[in-house]
Amino acid sequence: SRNMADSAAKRQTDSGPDDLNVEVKKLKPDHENGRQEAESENILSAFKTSAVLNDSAREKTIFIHGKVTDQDAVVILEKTPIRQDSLDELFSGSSLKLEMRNDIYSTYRLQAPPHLNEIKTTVVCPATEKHVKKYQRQESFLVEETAEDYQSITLAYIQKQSFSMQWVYNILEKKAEADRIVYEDPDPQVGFVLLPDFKWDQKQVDDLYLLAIVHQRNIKSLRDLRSEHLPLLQNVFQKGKEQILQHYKLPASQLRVYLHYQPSYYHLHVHFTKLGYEAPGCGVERAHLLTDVIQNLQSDPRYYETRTLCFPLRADDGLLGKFKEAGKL
Ligand code: GTA
Repeated sequence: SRNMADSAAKRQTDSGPDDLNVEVKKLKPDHENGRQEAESENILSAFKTSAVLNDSAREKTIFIHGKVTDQDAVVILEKTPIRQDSLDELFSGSSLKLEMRNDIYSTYRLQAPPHLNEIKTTVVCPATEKHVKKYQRQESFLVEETAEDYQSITLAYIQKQSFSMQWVYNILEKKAEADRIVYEDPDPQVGFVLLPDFKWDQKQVDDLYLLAIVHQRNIKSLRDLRSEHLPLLQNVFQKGKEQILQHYKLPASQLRVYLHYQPSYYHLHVHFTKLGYEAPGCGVERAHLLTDVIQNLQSDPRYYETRTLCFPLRADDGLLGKFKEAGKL
């Protein structure tokens, strides 16, 4: 595993300083996963598919709605990137079946050893109807939300209708994922927890995705940010970048650091993703760079309280219905 961490770090040294005497965060070795999986019970053996919500041949993902015993569940299957550091083993340890040969061209089916052929699997169970809708392929519509719209339409809706934030509180209280925490600043005002997003399997830095979840519990989203939050935002930005450089040897120039508006979970958190990785939700209609957020608040303390903010909503999103009812679309 040391080799894997070393080689992952090595791949980044072109772009990052190499002279720092720091411990590089170990990327997860396969055999450890294998052991964990062998020990965990296969809750999906009784999974009954009711509908495919979305799939993409390009992304190699499928989102499925179904039932585990009597409970609704959403299962996401995703083929993961081929890692450079597994190539030797992939070539030497696989069997190769010829499909066709023509002149200098040939195609094969390579049957890789099971531990190099895993499928990243995410399970939401029990899933609410809102989860099922969230993962369903849908058309989106851009909404322009004035400060007034936020007060009269959005606020009431998100206070009643948003996803539970239990998973966020579990992280802050070390009741879940405590062993995954990369860094914590425990200060109640400017502190935060930095940990891998659950979309990242931590096997390669190419799709690095970490979340910084703030300790303050009363900031719902970008809309709530005021100049008084600048020390918090600057702390997250500064320490988040430093920690990622230390642990993954990825310099700030390789990071996309942003907030979503609207987020799915209304407890302030910041996304740190690798620049070259097109993470879901990193488009201009939803992602706000933290550096811009900081500068906007520096030039106008009430920027996010007063501005019209645009964001996409999916066709069956209840909030879109509220904007329509108010004659805003
Ligand atoms: N560590 O329990 C968790 C956890 N949960 C429940 C959510 N996150 C978690 N991280 C940890 N533990 O980046 C992460 C999410 C997300 C962030 C919340 O917290 O992965 P947000 O509030 O701005 O909400 O951020 P967002 O971005 O809408 O949520 P999400 O889930 O990323 O959905 C965006 C779109 O990404 C989805 O509509 C879907 O198309 C796609 N997507 C979601 N999950 C996956 C997946 N596993 N694989 C591929 N695509 C996915």
